[in-house]
Amino acid sequence: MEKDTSETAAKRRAGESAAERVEDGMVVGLGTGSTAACAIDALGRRADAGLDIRGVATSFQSRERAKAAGVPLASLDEVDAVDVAIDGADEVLEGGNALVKGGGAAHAREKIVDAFADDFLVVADPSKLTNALSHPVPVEVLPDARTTVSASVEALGGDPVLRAATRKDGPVVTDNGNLVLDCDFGAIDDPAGLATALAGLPGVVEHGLFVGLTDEVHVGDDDGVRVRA
Ligand code: ABF
Repeated sequence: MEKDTSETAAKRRAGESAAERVEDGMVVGLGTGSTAACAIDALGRRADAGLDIRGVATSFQSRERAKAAGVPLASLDEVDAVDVAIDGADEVLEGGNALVKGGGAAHAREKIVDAFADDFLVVADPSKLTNALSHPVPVEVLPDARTTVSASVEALGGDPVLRAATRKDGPVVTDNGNLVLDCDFGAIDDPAGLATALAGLPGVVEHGLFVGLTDEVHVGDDDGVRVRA
């Protein structure tokens, strides 16, 4: 079991706080990453206690976590609506509705589910908060488009790096069979403009800028949870 350091306790508090928002009968989008996993575990405990929910996973990882936690699952095409989605982030812009996501290479499915949800709750520890987004933006590309999208990203002022697998040779391959370019733009002055530019590049499946989608941010810390709209 993971040691409950200050950071893991903060993630756990954030996940539990967002999971408390879920009501009987709801369909819940299940995000990817260690903070979203805390929410999935909390939902599993609530399901064990009788809460009637169905989870829609955003990745292989979140589906496996939900199965282990005992959250009943449905696929996106089996539900009419997603009432609430709970997901983590790599960076959260303070005072603005923008995130960088995709550290887990799951941002394409995450964006589909998070954007479709009636309420999108972000869960984070304080290290994710920033006054200017500067985390490299993950861009999922069709394998054939790797070099053309890289050239276009450079023309937009970014530095694209093909994400490498950590435990074997070769690149990371997403759940959708694609590649990921981590694109460093330095400090991002205009997240909405960059999001539009990246989305318009042929061969881009999805990028990790989530602009204007967040309804609440649950930030756990050593003492409790701060929720901001
Ligand atoms: C996913 O997991 C990603 O979109 C984001 O990149 C990452 C956050 O992970 P963690 O909560 O482990 O920091 O939500």
